[in-house]
Amino acid sequence: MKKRAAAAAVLASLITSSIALSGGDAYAQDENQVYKNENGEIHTIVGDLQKLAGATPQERAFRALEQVKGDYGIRDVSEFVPGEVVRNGVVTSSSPKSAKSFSAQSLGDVHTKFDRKLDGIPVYGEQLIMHEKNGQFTGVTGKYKALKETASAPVIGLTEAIERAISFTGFSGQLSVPAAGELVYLPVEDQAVLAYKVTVCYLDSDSPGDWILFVNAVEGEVIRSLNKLAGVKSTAATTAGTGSGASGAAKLHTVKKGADFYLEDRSKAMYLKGGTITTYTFNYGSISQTYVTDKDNVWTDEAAVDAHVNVGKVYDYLLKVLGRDSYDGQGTSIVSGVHYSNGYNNAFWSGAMQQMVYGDGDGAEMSSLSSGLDVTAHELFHAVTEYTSGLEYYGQSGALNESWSDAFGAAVDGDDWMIGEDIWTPGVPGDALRYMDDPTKGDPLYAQPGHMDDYVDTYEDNGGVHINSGIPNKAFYKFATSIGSRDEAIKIWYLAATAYMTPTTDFSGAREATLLACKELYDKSSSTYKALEAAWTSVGVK
Ligand code: ASN
Ligand code: ZN
Repeated sequence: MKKRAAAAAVLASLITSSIALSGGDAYAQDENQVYKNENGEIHTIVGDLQKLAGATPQERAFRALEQVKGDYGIRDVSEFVPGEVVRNGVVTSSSPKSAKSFSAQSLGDVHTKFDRKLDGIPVYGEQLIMHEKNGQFTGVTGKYKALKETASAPVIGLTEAIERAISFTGFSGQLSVPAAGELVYLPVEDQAVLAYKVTVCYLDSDSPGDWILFVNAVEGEVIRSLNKLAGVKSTAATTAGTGSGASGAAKLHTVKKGADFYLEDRSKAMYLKGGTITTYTFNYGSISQTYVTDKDNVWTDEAAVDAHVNVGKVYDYLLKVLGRDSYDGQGTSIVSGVHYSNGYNNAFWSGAMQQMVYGDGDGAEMSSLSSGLDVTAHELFHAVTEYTSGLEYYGQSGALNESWSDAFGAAVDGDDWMIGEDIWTPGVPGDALRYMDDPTKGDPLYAQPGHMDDYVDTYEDNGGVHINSGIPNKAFYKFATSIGSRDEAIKIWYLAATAYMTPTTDFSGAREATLLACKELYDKSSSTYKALEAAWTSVGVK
């Protein structure tokens, strides 16, 4: 590697537009290419294909890190601790030791994730992923910023932090799962603030909450908070599906225990590992769930039947098209709870509860949410995101989190570019909550931008996660229609999520992440690759 640092500096100043980016091809292969977002932060480095020394992916990844530390300005590479190794979209190793077995060449593409730690404490959301192909350095994705620790040890204890977090939410009733917390460093500008990351989940409320809160471990104040269920009603009530009851005629996999039948599906490959699809009911309440049972195995609870059938379809798609066994890739059981609350116009994946929750809708704005296949797919993909890219549910990374769920919903649904058409305003035929082909369509309250020129800067809706998702949604639509296959398009989106995206990936980084995933599956000179570049460019993402 010659004069790499100098070359990178030149590139960094040149590469600020898509024209300059494509000019990157002209550079010699033995130089790294540096890609930045609109704020000048590096999110992607395309590597020089140098051979990396080392017997394991982790050893080679450390070599790769050495090669880019100058570009990123990394002070101390020991802040980076190797974690998961991903190959062919599958986590092959989560511990450095067990990676010894695959060290040879002709491995194909291997991605090694580094989590950042300061004094052994995780830095929230900070990750770099090293990419290699047959032992050659192909690049790095992720962002880096030098951080100064505010403290090395907490002053307040975990119990107090949890109390402060709960009191911040304003909820004083029974939590759905016990609140939990861990010590992290939260990056805030150039500081690493020692904080407890606390999760608080309560469904027994008119406005349920599924929160992540950061409590300063020295001063005790809440320094950042995200309620996944906040702002949904006022901005973009939810994703959606169909209320026709067509699935009433569907075949169901159930289990007989004693005299009763249960909505438990043991027919999927996941059952080899004990995994089932099980549907419960909240019985129009918000605290406890019970089994949905039936005496004669002829099921009449439409919402329960639809949830059960639709989760089965989404499971099959994940396995057949993406090769993923359940949301975590490990065949873990998929749990749904229907009839949550009264007339509730939403459905969600709860990370705290590790399950899906469906309202019945109020019958005017929405009908029962489980009847929308794209709703179920959308919600379940939030779980996939949690186990892969981990995209933070705020701002651009949050809009990507939303968009990847919509894209998956459209891929599974297959026949239209509407989201939630089956459950949206049952009295108005033909409309939908969101339109991926033209995000500006529909109810003005929920209309979205479809181009970066119309990007909405807001603190509402967790920084516009359901608003600006229109931009990557349109890119997905453009790409999938231009190559003529939703399945092929979502495969690239999925590989990007498993191997190239980090919790803080932004729109510009998502463009490069999908291009790298596309390069892994297709040739760079392929029409697919060109269509993907064109799709992102058409929505103004450089
Ligand atoms: N249905 C919503 C969604 O998945 C729930 C939420 O706001 N997270 O986007
Ligand atoms: Zn969502």
